[in-house]
Amino acid sequence: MAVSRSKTLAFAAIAIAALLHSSVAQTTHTVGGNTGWTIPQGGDSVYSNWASGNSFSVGDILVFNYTAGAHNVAEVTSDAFTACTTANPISLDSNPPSRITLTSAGEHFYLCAIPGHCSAGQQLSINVSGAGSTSPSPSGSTTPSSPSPTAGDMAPPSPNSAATVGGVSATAFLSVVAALLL
Ligand SMILES: [Cu+2]
Repeated sequence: MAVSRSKTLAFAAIAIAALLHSSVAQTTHTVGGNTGWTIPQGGDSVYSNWASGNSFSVGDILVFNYTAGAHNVAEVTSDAFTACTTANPISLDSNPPSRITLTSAGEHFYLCAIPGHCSAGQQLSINVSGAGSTSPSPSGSTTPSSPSPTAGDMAPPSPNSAATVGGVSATAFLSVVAALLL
């Protein structure tokens, strides 16, 4: 009896985790597509063109594909990006494929910290919008109440708003499980 109950609880936990997970949209972006993360033949326009062909949202994942030891991925400030400065990066990863989850809205800057690579075009800047599944910007006329959002400074829309649907389902599911157990 105790065994089956704990099995049921484990199943419930997995099911709830799956529900919550599936309710948050998440896109994986392979940086540079088939080119991967390298010194691009066409200069840095290769990555700016790639970025302009994608839309990035909080929760999305960047995947940088490259040969271990040949390159790395550093997230840097805007100033460091412009100057290709590799000292004191925000983060640095050298284990391909480097997977970076976008946890905040706004501009993000990446470059290869191996000397000479950034200035040769191995740099990427992207603009991340708030959580993907929320507020598909109403183009209608009936929303005078909401003040026009000041981009950047405000906290991004809480992911909880997207998770609420899953939360409700999870609550209903929990009560079913509780009924089974009692
Ligand atoms: Cu490199």
